[in-house]
Amino acid sequence: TISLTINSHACAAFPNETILSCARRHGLYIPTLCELEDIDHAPGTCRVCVVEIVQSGRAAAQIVTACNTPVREGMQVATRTKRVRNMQKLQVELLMADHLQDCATCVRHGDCELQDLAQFVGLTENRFFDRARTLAREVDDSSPALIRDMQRCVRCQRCVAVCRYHQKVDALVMSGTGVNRYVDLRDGYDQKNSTCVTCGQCVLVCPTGALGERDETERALDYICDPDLTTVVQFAPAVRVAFGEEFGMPAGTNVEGQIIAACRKIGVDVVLDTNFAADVVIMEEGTELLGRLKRGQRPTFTSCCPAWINFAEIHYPDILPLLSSTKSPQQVLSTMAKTYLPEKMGIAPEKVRVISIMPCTAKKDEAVRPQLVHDGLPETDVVLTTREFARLLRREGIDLKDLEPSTFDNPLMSEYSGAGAIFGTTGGVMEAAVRTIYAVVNGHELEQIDLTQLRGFEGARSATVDLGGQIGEVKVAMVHGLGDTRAIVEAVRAGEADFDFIEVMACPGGCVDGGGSLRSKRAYLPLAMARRKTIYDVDRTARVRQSHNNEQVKTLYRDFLEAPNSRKAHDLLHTHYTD
Ligand code: HC1
Ligand code: SF4
Repeated sequence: TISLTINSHACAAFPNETILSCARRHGLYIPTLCELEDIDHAPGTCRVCVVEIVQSGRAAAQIVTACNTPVREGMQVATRTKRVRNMQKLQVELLMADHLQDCATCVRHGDCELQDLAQFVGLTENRFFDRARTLAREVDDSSPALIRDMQRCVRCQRCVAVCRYHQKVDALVMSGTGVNRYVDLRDGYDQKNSTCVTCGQCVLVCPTGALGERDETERALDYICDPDLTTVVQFAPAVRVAFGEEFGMPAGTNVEGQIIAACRKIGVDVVLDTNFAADVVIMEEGTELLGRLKRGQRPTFTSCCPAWINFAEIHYPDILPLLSSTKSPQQVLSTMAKTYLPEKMGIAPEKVRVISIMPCTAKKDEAVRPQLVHDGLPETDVVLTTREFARLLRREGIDLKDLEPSTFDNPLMSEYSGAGAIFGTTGGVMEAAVRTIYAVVNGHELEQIDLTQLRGFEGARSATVDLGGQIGEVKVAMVHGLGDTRAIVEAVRAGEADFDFIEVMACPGGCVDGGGSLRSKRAYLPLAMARRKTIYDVDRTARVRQSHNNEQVKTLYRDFLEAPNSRKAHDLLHTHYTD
């Protein structure tokens, strides 16, 4: 180890450790903005982590950036001298020179790392702000899902790093020089026409309001407040375990009951559960897979993750025939809410508006796919990310903590099995599918229902599962994060992957940390494990744990769809992909 002092505290550091890392391990705060340890990103561009190294025998101490300066034996580091504090303050003032000054109307207000920094350095004035230069910077609102607002960008390049090295999509590049340097889409495309798949991982690491979703809270309110319309809300498997922390509850708290209560309170007419539709997806996709296995077609890729669909369409269109044709649970629920629900409840289908609450930005893209809009009418009318839903509740003056948990009261599409619930985490779709396919093939339930061999957290996992009967053993794989997805897709294309069924979730961890989830400051995906644990608890304690045993699913097929993969089910619940 290496011995040094930071503000006179004796510290022990590892060889090659940076001053910042050593300070953090010893509980000593140095401000940062561009740096993000979780994604191994320290470009040293924001320069707010400057510290002084006192050098005996020399008059002036040396100023260095703590994030990329290694420790040395005997080093004396000072982080709070007048000179350091003045430099940090100047640095933040320079960052604000071409940063839009309308904090009160920014989506990150109160949750912004730049605001925190301005407070930390005690900024009281902003001498260099150049309004004309700021307004000349680009705002790209071409995508239905994401807005890229360079007027709020601080050039930290975290988004570039996460897209390039973690998601391996590499849609973002730095362009321009000096004060005109900014984040651009590769080859000068706008967001809509670029190779971006709208997974939203860049949004999760953005320290300011430069990257965010297209806000649709106003349109949701328009529908909810229109007495002429029947508004239906559905919420995703992962939302209930990744929302309470916004209102001060511990990470991973299951707030399903409070979400139902909140929806009712703001005037939503019918509250349904995307988990129900996840069970329907298993019936459709499982039947489809079984047919493909019998015909020797392999592998089949899952199709519920819309950023994965975008990725396949944009980057690997030749593999599209391998994707399941089953719509995602979001689209299945919306379709049923505009056909089955009106028929059974005696409401006018044209008066139904579906609002879906998703931990996902790509779901906004999915909702406007031409295949999923019929005669100008979308299946899903509005998608709100979890972040927008929080914003909506705040606009309505609701604090989730104050609400008594409620329960679903719709008898048609609110019951779900444990299998539907685990869709929200990586491996869940596969586990849910295996439970049902096994029962279909063998005529009895799988005995050991917790398929723990499918539950890891490594980027890519594989297993062999015995489905019994005429199918026998099948090889399955689960990937999450687009970096590992790219590797498995390339292996499949090269004929080097031996799998029957592959589950893909574009976001690391699956939906529990989707690109539309609440953001964490100075951290990337810190809460995945707590959320994941609650999802498995929901499954473990569920009364019904297989999709095919969901009574409301059985009723749906008996009274409306006839059978999985029937002609009617095919017309309503399946789709196609385009390159
Ligand atoms: Fe997901 Fe899905 S699991 S895609 O991750 O298949 O967003 O939670 O709603 O549609 O059910 C997200 C979550 C979600 C769909 C389901
Ligand atoms: Fe890259 Fe995903 Fe961000 Fe698009 S949404 S720029 S693919 S990280």
